[in-house]
Amino acid sequence: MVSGSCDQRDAGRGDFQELDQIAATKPFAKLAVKAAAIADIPRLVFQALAATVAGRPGGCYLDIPSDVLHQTLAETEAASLIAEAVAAAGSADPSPPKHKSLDQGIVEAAELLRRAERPLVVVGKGAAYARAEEAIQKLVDTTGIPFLPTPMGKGVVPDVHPLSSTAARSLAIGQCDVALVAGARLNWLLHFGEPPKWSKDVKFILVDVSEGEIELRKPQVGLVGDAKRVVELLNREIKDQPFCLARSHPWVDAITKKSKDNVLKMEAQLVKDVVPFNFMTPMRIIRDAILAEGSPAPIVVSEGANTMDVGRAVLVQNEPRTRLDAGTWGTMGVGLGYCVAAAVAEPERLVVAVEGDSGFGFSAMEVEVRVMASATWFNLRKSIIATLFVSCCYFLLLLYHAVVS
Ligand SMILES: Cc1ncc(C[n+]2csc(CCOP(=O)(O)OP(=O)(O)O)c2C)c(N)n1
Repeated sequence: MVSGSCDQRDAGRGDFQELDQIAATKPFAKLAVKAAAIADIPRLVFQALAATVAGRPGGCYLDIPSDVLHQTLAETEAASLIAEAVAAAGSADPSPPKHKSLDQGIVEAAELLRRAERPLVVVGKGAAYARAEEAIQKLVDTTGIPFLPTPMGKGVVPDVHPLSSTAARSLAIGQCDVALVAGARLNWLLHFGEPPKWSKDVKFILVDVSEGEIELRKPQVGLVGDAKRVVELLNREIKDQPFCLARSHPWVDAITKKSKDNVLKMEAQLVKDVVPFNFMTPMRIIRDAILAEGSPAPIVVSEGANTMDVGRAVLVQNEPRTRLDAGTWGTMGVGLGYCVAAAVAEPERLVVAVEGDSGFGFSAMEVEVRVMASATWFNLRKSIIATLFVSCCYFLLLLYHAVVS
């Protein structure tokens, strides 16, 4: 985030809208820096971008005081400052941070999975971010271990994969004896990895880019590193002494049966055309429309409370990084900004926002940004926003019924 602040000479003297913004943003940002002079700007922009995407991604803050905004410099000097900043960024080591050797941990993790009676792979958004889809799919396919995606981990392994335990979540986490958690934090979304949702004897193998996360959770085996790299190492280790749970294995069979059962129950609800709309009927219509798009799959932005929860269960993600939702903290207002960002990042994909009316209201003005941007550099025909206004649909249906009757 780039923002302005008061003139540096007047700071501390009660200037208009004076605030120590660096102090205010520091607790929430990975990096909070101020450009004290115009010449600092290129270096700080690159520094903030690098910090944003390094390790666990997160927001950075760059403060440009008003006196700096009014400074000028020669175009040639600006060009050389930018060139220097680009060169410095280019020479930075792009490889993931080196951590202490993973060798021992990888052997222990493979052994734990091999000996487990009821193993589970939990796929988090960190795995999606690390582009670990090939490695994780290979792990699941070669070992036959069921997997459970977190909301934004959906699609790393296709939702339609027969070993998906999304529809048998309670059984999977409640009864697994070893859980490999790749790129997901054991926070409230995963019930802190504790009973009663998890068995008290479950052994966790935790893969995370942040050493702090491993120290906090104290898993049986902690593997600090990028999910793609770690799972690739694990695949290599397993290859030397392969194992695979058959579909008839009691654990796999129990998960598959439970999933089928629950999917059937949900489908029975989904096929009904409930009017006035409940959450299921419009969600089914949206699901089918999205699936009809095929590949490249649309990016689904999901926001709201019930809308997001029901959408997580009903909407199908078969490609990685195709679901963005209000995230770990359930922050309303991110949805339409995400749409704009997703359309910029992936112009060849449709972007479909499935929003509760309140969530939509938090950032409805972004639609204007979206429309203005479409006219200039987005391909409008290929990039749509389908927004679900539950209350509006309800109203329209009442109207429809009034007309029909
Ligand atoms: C920034 C922010 N403010 C307030 C909330 C509290 N909150 C949680 S869900 C929600 C509204 C959800 O309503 P809606 O988007 O209509 O979704 P629905 O439940 O109808 O599907 C609010 C305000 C929040 N999560 N984030």
